[in-house]
Amino acid sequence: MGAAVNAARDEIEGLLGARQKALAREGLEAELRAPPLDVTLPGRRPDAAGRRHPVSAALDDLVEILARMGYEVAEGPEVELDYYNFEALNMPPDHPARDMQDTFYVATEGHGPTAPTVLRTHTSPVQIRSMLGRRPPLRICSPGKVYRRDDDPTHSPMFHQIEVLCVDRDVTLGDLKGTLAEFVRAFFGEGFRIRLRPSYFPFVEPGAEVDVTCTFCLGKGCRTCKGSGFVEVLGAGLVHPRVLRNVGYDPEEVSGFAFGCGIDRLAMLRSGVDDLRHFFEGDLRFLEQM
Ligand code: 2NM
Repeated sequence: MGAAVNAARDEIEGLLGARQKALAREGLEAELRAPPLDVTLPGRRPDAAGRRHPVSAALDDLVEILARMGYEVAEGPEVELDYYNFEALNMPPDHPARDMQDTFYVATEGHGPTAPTVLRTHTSPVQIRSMLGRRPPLRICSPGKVYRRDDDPTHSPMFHQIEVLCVDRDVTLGDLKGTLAEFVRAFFGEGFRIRLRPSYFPFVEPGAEVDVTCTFCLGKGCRTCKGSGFVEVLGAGLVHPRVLRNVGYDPEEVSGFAFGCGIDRLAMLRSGVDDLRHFFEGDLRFLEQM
């Protein structure tokens, strides 16, 4: 029986092998008969190349501008302790300023005793952590994602912010104004001016809102700037002595300035985009125009 099966297998293998060879020969002959392959034809174009998202491009530009001015980048967690996000910044639990920065509270029950935890509403807690970790002089900027209970054409529940902090001996409002003017000139270009209006932030004293020459009419006055020639872009001030004391600095010895702004808003102004939400919807028809 074994000998018969072996003979049958040999015969089948022999037939298969012969047919395979014949097919290969026929294939080769067909290829040689066919018109030759033109290897000089241009290749297929690659699909459209990707590029930086307009918010990433603005963020990179801002960090580069600040790096040239001597600032380091500091980073911190997006899920932050209530203490670093609010209390250390002079916003105790019942402070009315918390209302404007309502955010997402992260449930911590069931995991043992934990401090109240939030999605950070600004990147100021990064400044607190940095100040706690070192002594002045200190020049840092903190770019990153922040979260608030907001959702309309000019507010998204997630947006990007950059804050700038300088602490040293004898830092003055003059230093703040000079730094702001250079920062705005470097980002928007020559001819863009700043204007400070007194305002309130719990973590600075004095505080100011900073307007910049309107990007739509270049200061002539239009609908966007309501004829004023300026649009509000940044918040700024001298770091509140209470904040300095909270991180163990002596306000009699050192002082500091800080300013902050929405990166998305800067990107909108620079590129003439009218709805912040376009940035986060991932619609190629929008992104391809950027
Ligand atoms: C702003 C406006 C004004 C600010 C203050 C601080 C800190 F931690 F040093 F106190 N960081 N950032 C600040 C001040 C931010 O954004 C609108």
